[in-house]
Amino acid sequence: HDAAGEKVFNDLIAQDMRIEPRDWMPADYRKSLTRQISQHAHSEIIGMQPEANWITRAPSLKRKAVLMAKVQDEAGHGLYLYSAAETLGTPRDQMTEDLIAGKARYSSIFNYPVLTWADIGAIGWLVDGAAICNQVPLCRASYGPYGRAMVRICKEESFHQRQGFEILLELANGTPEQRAMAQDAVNRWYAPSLMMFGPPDEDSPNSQKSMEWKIKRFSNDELRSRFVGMMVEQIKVLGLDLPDKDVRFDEESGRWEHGPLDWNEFKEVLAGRGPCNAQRMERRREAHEDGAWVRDAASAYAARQAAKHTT
Ligand code: FAQ
Repeated sequence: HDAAGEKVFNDLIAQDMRIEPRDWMPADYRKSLTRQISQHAHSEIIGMQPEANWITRAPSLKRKAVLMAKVQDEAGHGLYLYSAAETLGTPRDQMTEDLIAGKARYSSIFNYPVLTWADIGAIGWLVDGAAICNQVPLCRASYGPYGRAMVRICKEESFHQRQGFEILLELANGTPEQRAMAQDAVNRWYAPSLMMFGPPDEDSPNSQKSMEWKIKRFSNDELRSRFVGMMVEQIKVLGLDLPDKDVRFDEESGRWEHGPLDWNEFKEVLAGRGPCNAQRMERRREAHEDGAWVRDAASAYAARQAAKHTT
């Protein structure tokens, strides 16, 4: 135990300053951050799949190029986040092994099927929208490498959200069939996107410590409520409806309220029994195996370069 280190750590947190990789930090802080950042990285990587499946079916060359760029951005986000997590001491290979062995979590949202082109719009609008709402406060997370990674990620997510909104806007102003397709996609993605914020506050075991350590700045329910408030305004521009008759602003608490969510469904998805969990994991394992030769070649090249420089 390092009493002096602990004092410096506590002072930095109290002054809203940043903890950097070489600073002393409590073991639980390191563990919880590694947990959150690696889960976040896995989500970005698994999150490429639902949309990548639609690249070949995008309705025009322009849509295809935009969607490809978005999916590539998610890969980039995964990579910055693995790098940020590595600064806490766990090697990336280990994190990947945990993911493909089914031991690591990734966001529940990526276990739902993408049925129509309108779903690509709903994912950009609702899923990236929820991601931004959750991640903007993370730009101020007390751990330097995580907060800094979030700044760039949030800028890119904002572009993603607009592209999703624009897809929905075009469909909503299209033929009656297109409009119905847009509404159906919003209906199916709304509740899962609210669940991205995590369990209700009274059922969120990590929140208290994370807030004390200034990793999280707002609770799961606070952010969920803020997100509902944003969507209520934006859906008016789309001319569609949120599939939730209980949405209202509560003057007393100053918060947006929404209808009940099916937390049993959330638990099932987290337990690996969501609609697409098995498929996502299988595809991730295949991609890892298919990429083995690239990793081998890159390490052989790095070893040869290192040998050249030492002789
Ligand atoms: N899915 O005690 P809490 C994206 C777990 S956005 C799965 O409240 P915490 C962009 C939680 O890990 C998606 N598991 O936990 C994109 C914990 O389990 P553990 C990624 C969930 O950490 C868009 C347990 O439940 N974003 O990828 C979920 O304080 C489009 C108890 O929960 C982030 O990861 C869930 N939804 O709060 C990419 C943001 N919610 O670890 C491609 C960073 C909770 O004890 C395409 N993360 N769990 O075994 C966070 O802000 C937090 O970790 C929360 C959860 C808010 C997700």
